[in-house]
Amino acid sequence: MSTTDTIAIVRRVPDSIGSCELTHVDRTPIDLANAHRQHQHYVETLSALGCEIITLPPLHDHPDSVFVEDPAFVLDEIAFIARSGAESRRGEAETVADALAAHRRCHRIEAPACIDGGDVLLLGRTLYVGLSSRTNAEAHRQLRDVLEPMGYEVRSVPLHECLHLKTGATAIADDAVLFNPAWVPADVFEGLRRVECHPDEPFSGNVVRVGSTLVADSAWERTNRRLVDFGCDIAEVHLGELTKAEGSVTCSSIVFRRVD
Ligand code: CIR
Repeated sequence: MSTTDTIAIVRRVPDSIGSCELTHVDRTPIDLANAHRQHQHYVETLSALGCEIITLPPLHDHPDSVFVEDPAFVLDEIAFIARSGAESRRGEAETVADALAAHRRCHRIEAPACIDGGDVLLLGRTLYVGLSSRTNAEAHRQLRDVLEPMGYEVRSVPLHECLHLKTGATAIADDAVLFNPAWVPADVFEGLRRVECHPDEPFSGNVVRVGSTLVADSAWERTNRRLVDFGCDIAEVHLGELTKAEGSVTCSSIVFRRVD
């Protein structure tokens, strides 16, 4: 795939990010100006890798709205508009849905289901979906109803110590995964090539694939070295301020293939 065929949806950091949801990390002050600089560099990196950037309008009343990965997720054939397990985040979805409508048929996840895009990991034709504080079994059922007739397998992955599945595991190729075995058991990914996060860098299992390049946070030197040794090309960014909001590199964009 040429990266000119790739679209990235992003949204700027809201002024209210200091009031973000936090589940597994303690609240520490976020430097808004630094957060903007780091986010800008992240967007420039996606653009330099060939992504067409779609920037959504800012939502200052939604402290977590920079994390556009959660309100929707996109496959080649269809996009899903999520219903977050965090009530405070449900108002983020509409503008994401508006942007996606030009590119995909959109299917809405309906109550009582709830799901965040951060819990959805696609590898080949298998969709691994976290069962987390944000994503419930009813959402898994609705996904199976839509996706199994299209030839996808939907696999449930119970989670305990991390916010989303992709906090602890992301794709590094169609048949390879980077993961933290302390949070996501290795047998979930049986049959795939696997790279484990360095044990001292538990949050390092999160990279964004753009074409054949992985966008990775420079904070995770030891895991990034493992990726390079595995043969991956890496583009480094640093999102330290968004890490304080329990975000990581995948959360701040929706990267998908242009099919129109
Ligand atoms: C939240 O708790 O929803 C945000 N503070 C962090 C969301 C990060 N999103 C992601 O991992 N996909």
